[in-house]
Amino acid sequence: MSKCVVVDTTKSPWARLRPVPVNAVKLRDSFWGNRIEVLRKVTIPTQYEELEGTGRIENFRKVARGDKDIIWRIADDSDVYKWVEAAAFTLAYEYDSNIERMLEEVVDAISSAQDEDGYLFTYYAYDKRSRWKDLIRMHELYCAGHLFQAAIAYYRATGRDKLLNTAIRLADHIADVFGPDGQSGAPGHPEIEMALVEMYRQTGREKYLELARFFLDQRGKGLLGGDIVLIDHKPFRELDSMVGHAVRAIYLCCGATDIYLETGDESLYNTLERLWRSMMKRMYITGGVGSRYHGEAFGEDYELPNVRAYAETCAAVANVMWNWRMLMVTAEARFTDVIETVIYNGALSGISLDGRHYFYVNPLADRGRHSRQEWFRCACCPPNIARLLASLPGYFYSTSSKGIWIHLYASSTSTIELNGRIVELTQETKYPWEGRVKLKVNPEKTDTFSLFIRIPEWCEEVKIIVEKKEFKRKVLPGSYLKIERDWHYGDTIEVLMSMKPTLIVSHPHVLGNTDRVAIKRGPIVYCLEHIDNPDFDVWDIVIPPDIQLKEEFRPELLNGIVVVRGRAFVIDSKRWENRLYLPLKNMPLELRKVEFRAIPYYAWANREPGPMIVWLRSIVPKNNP
Ligand code: FUB
Ligand code: ZN
Repeated sequence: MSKCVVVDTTKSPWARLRPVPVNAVKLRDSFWGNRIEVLRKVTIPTQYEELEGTGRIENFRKVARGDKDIIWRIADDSDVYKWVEAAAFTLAYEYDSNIERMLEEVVDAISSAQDEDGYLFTYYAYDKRSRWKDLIRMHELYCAGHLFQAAIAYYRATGRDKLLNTAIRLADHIADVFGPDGQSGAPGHPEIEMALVEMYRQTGREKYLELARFFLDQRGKGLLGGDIVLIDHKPFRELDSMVGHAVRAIYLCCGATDIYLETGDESLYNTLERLWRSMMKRMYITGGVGSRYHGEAFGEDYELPNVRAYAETCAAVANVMWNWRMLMVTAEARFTDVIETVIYNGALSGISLDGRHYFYVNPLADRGRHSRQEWFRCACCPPNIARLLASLPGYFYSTSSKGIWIHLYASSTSTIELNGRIVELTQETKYPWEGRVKLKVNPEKTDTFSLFIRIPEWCEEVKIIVEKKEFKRKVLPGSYLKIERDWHYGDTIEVLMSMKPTLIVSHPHVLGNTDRVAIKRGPIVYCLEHIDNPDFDVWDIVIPPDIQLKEEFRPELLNGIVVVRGRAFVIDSKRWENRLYLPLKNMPLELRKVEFRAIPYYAWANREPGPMIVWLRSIVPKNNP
């Protein structure tokens, strides 16, 4: 099988890191290993049924037949493409004849709908005059981008070029239409920029890289009405904060980072760095981004409401994609820390444990109103979380000429090519429930190279044991620790990361979190759900700052989780009766003692509906005993 990498920076001149293919990593743990199994057995087949059931795949067949009875929704083609990408990575990871059969059928359907000139967008199949006219609203370029990514994943997974040829014909058509000598215009929804760079990496055709640059540089000239939601209010290089529609903004940054990786355009990198720092003031503790419902957009700095958190699943997926590209540029662990936060929290909450229900928005507090759905009319999130999970094995490691970079932890066996030689690397761990990781390094031949071991930013104490001897150098959380030596077959390293439940406070300007704490243990953010705390309303909880938190692994609960327990208080909100406000002196005096149980945020809403909360009141009102 070919090397199925996610983002191919193998030859990118400005990349410090090179990819390790999805199919080089075998996850054997009960966390990600199980998720990927559910993805293969449940998510991919049920999404296929939804795509068929809602006519999205049939639209392509109808176009091929000349049947005009199409169900037209502008972004529908992209849902099929994202599914193809997810199915392709899934197939690369583990062969499955059912997935292969579905994929072949869908690929045939897509390819059969292409026009003679290469155009492919079912919405305008019969309306040639409207093509490429309404870039603000229509998603032609966005869908094309998703097709390119799907085609590349399918080619890398199977070696079959049918869809790649379709993608090339469409890319050539777009390159004929747009460009300095053709039509001007920026994509209403970025996506095609990063996809064109990947097409350049896949095919070596420079015109695709040029086109990606062209689209990026067209932005901010008012061609999209100067709308801030579309990030058209300023040229990209003049942006100083993350604004606008979150998925659009982050996909745009993905494209710009990809262009930097190939061109080394410093002005792009400086902007990206500025935007990343801005985003760090606009991101939930879960890694969710895009806090506003209005425009599905980023808010101001620290504007992070909990109940009305938008935090679209697609934006979390995009967040991983962009941080991955920044990591490829810099090899800096701050980007991996964000990736880890998002995958264990704000992205993973987007899919149910049964693998067939999805959140579109991901609130951090709820009264039991939100439940995951099987599908959506605008179904961007389900196949997006599927493609992220399917490609996740490809996010575990990278290489550089100096050695192997270990980004994520899970029991696994991987076969990594380093400077032309094979190194087998195994991890034994109960991560994310325990912080002990045993690495075994099996080089083909004894060899000198470095292992770059990521020490997460959340980790307060860490001990590293190399071949039974403690590694004495200072180890900094939020960095990669370099261990350079001669590696022999069977060498072991133990990474012992302290993992304790910790109370986290927000920056004081996150007004909704004033005097509140969140519980975090390792990479996992916790929440309280009513079903585990039936004796009180979880919104009433008051956590004493000196609380002793206890932890317990519960294999039978929610597919196996560590539950965090503790003794706290509850305020009696019923005493407000029908009033909204009370003089402080009349505040209910008694606080009731309670025992509470917290579960990982990603696992909420997998049982019966009820109130949920992440940020817990922590200051006991003064007039209380
Ligand atoms: O417009 C396509 C997708 O639908 C966006 O990326 C999502 O935010 C949703 O609006
Ligand atoms: Zn979405």
